[in-house]
Amino acid sequence: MGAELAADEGRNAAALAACRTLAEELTELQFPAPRILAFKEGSSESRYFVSRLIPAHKDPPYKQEANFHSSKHLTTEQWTKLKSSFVHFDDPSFCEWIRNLKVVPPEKRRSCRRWDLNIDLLGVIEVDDMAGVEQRQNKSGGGKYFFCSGGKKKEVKKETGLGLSFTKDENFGEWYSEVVVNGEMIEYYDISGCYILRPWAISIWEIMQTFFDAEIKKMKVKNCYFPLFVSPGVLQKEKDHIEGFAPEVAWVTKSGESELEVPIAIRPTSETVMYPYYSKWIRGHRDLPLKLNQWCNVVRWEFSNPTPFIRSREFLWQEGHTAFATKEEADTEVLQILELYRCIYEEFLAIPVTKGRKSELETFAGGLYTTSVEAFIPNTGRGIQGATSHCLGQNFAKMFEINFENEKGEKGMVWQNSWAYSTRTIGVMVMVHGDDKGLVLPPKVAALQLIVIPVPYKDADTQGIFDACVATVATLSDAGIRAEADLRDNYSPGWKYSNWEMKGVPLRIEIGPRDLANNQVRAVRRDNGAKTDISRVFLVEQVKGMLDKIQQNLFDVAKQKRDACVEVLKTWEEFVTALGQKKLILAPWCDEEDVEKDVKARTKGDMGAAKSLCTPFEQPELPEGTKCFASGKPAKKWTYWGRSY
Ligand code: 87F
Repeated sequence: MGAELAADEGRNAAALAACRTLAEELTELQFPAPRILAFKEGSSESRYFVSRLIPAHKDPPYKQEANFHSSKHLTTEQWTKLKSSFVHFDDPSFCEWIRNLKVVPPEKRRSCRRWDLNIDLLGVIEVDDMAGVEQRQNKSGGGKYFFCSGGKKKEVKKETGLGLSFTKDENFGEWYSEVVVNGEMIEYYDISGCYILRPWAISIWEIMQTFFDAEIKKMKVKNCYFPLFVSPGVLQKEKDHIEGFAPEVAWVTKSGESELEVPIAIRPTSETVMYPYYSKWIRGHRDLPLKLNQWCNVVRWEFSNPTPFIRSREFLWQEGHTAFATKEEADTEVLQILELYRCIYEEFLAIPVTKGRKSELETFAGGLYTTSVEAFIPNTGRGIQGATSHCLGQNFAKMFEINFENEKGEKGMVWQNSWAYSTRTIGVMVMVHGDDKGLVLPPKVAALQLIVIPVPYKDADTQGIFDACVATVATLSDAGIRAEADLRDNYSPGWKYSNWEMKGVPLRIEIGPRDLANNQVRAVRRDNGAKTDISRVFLVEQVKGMLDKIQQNLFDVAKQKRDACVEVLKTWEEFVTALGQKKLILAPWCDEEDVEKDVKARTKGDMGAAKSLCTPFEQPELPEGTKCFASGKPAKKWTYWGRSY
C-alpha cells in the first residue's frame, strides 16, 4: 500500500500516514490490504470521484441511499454533519486541499500498475468510513483524504435518480459535464482528457460519417488507412510547422521494460505520415489528382482544461489529404469541402455556422490559407472552430518532394489541400441544444428519433396498450423512422419520460387507455414540450412532419440566440465592453498580424484572450474611410472576434 502513495511534503506525508493508519485499523481483518486514493485537482479521477459525492448531498433520500447504502441507518444529526463535510468541486477550499496533496501522478509511480483498479473500487466507499476519515483528519490537522478499502468489492446499486444537479444558465461547465454523462454519451475514464464514447454518441458520429463519406466519394475521394505511429525522422522534416505543436505530441518510449532504441510518436495529424508516400506514388500528371481520406483517431496531449468532445487528448476525425496539378483545382475543392462541413453543422446538427477565412495568425503554419466553419456558444460567449479546410499550397510538396511531370514533360510541384472535422461536432451540438432536462438531439442525427411509451393506468387493458405500442413502432420503422418502444416493466411511465428526455430523443409517443379507445396516440416534442394527439390513421405523415419541424425549430432557435449575441462595432471601447458581455463581435479590421497580436495581448486575462475567429465570406459593405477597430488604420475587411474554445 505504501508504494501506492507519494507525498512530497512533511505535512502531507504525516496526514497521509495518519490516513493509512486509520484505514488499517478499520480494515484490520480484511484481505487484501486497503488502498488510499489521493487525487490531483482536476484529474479525471478526482472528477469521477467527486461527481459521485456532490450529487449525493443534494439528491433526494432514495438516490442518496442508492449511492451510499449505509446512509439508511443515519440519524438526522449524522446526516447534517455528513452533508456539511462535502465540499463542492468548484469551491476554492476543495481545490486547495486537493492541491495540498501534491500527489505524484500515476505516470511517475512506476510501482503502481493498477491505478485503474483503484477507480474501480470507488463504488465501495461507505458513509461510515467517511465519518472515520473525518475524525482522524481533525486529529492530524492535515487536509481531507478519501479512502476506500480494497478487496471487498460490493455491488453498487444502479442509480435510480434522474435529473441534473446544475442548470445550463447557472453553471454551464458542470451542466455540460453532467449532461454528457447522464445522457449516456460518454463515461469518464481514468486517464485525464480521455473519454469513453458510448453507443449513444457513436451513433451520431456514424450518421454524420455516412453522409460525409458518401459525399466525398462522389468527389472521387478514396478512403485509406495509414499507421498510428510516426517516426521521429519524418516528424523532424516538418519541424518548422510542428514547432508550436511539439509539446502536444505523445511518444512511445518503451516496450515492456525495455526502452525503445528510437522513440516513436503517435499521430497528432497525418501530414508527415502520408506525404512521403505521396512523393513515391505521384510521378506524372496521370497520377493526379490524388484524393485520400482516412477515418481515424489522433492524439494531442493537451494540457488546458480537457472537456469531453471539445478538447480531448484522443479524438476521432476524418482527415482528407489531396494533391492536384493546379492551384485552381485545389481552391475549388477547399470550398466544396467547406460546404459539406456547413451542411453537417446546419442541416444535420441544426447549428448555424459562419464560413470564412482564418487570419494569418490563425492559419495552419504549414498551409497557404485556411478556411473554416465557425460556431458560437451563447452561454459562454465563446466562438468554436467547427471544422477546417486548408489549402496547403506547395509547402509540403517542397518539403516532401512531391513532384510530377506534366503533359509537356516539364517538372512541377503538386498543390495540396487537407481538411478535417472531428467528434468535437457532437460537443458543439450538446452545448447549443441541450437544456435543463438533458440532451436535445436533432432528429437527423438521433439514433432514436422517437420513443413509444405505454401508459397503462390501473385496470387498463395493459396488453392492448402494449400491442398498440409495438404496432406503432412497426408502422413507423417501416416508414424509415428510427423508433422503439420502452416496454420495461420495472420503471414507471414518468421515470421513462425523464430518462428519454435526458437522452434527448426528439419525439415521445405516449399510448394510454384513452388513446387506445380513440385510435390515437399522444406525441410530445422534446424541443418545446408541445403535446399533440395524432390519429393512428395519419401517424406516419404527422410524425414525419413533426420531426422536420423539430429539426427546423432547433436551427431557428439556435440561430436566433446566436444572432442576438452578435455585436457589430467600430471602436476599441465598444470592443472591450462587448467582450465583457460575451458577445460575438463583428468589427472592421486592417488585417495586420501585429494588430491581432496586440488585440490578444490587450485582452489577456483569466477568461483567455480575444482573437479573430474568421473573416466571413459574406462581407457587409465596408464604407470608404472605415477605420480598424484596434489600430485606427484603414480597415480592409469585416472580421469576427471573440473568446474561443
Ligand atoms: C498538434 C500536434 C502536432 C494541429 C497539432 O487541420 C501537430 C499538429 O499539425 C498539427 N495540432 N495541427 C494542424 C493540423 C492541420 C491539418 N491536418 C490535417 C488540419 C486538417 C487535417
